[in-house]
Amino acid sequence: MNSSKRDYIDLINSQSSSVNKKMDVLVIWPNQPLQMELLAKKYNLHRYDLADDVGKLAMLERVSHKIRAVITTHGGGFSQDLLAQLPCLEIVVCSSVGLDTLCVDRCLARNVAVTNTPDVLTDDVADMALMLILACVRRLPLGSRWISNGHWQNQGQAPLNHSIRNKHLGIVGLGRIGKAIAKRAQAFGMKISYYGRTEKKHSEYKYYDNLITLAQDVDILLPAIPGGKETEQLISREVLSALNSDSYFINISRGSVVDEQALVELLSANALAGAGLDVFVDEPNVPAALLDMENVVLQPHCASGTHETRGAMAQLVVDNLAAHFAGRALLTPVK
Ligand code: 8YV
Repeated sequence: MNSSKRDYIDLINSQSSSVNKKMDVLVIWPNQPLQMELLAKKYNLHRYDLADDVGKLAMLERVSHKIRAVITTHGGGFSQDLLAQLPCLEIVVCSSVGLDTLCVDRCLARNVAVTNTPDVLTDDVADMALMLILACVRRLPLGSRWISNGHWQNQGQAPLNHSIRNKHLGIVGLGRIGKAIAKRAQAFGMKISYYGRTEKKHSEYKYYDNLITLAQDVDILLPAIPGGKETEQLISREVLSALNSDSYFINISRGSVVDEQALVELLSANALAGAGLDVFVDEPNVPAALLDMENVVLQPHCASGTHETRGAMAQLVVDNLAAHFAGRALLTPVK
């Protein structure tokens, strides 16, 4: 048998074995159950998420040399220290849109692809923003307590609150989620303005290039920006102090974008009318002072927390991994 024929057969054999060979994938944060089943059928999943610290070290000892992909989320993160231990890593698939806990730049510098989950969560996150605005301004928790505390029987009608119609909403960051919030707020008859590094061409909303001036003019201030160094405490004590005492602060982006200590102090001093918060600096820990404030609505970072959206986010993880190992274009690559 001549050599070229042998090489050709070897090539076929090697390809079929590599195609059938299950890739080794490190799971830092589990995906949705359905998608985990799909992934387990197709890949060798190494459940780093289920191991304790000693188990994690032992796992890396055993498999770090052959890990080709990592599955994580904002909650799981991905450190440059772990990146350095994975010589064969090709891709990091993240089941979040926010990447502030992942060493994205280091990955891309090593030609390790990164994917996230934009667009599929935009609507639910924008709905959460409107829900927090309505819950704060219409005092939803107070109304529930008015019944559960027997005040309605004993004291009659609950105290009046305010309409959100004609309220002036200031959105910090008019990206995908910011725009979706603006569209919803407009449908509720609110006036919309925004702050951003640059003015958006063709935007019908009033642009502010100064955050303090925006805060002075609006009834509700709402950041819709990514976390990370660039936006750390962008909503500073000075910006929060520029808000009027009958204004509200709403946060669905990241706890890191606001001076949380200043926010707690201003709320404690009734220098703000209230706040609606889905994100915090040190999740899942929430400043104790906020827990009993009647004019503060709290949520446990669940803006994207619907079956529909988390299912779509999880499916993007499956589809991006499949595209990568099939040599097809990634669906949601981070650039
Ligand atoms: C989280 C989020 O992914 O997508 C983001 O950036 O913050 C959320 O959707 C989710 O809470 C899981 O960690």
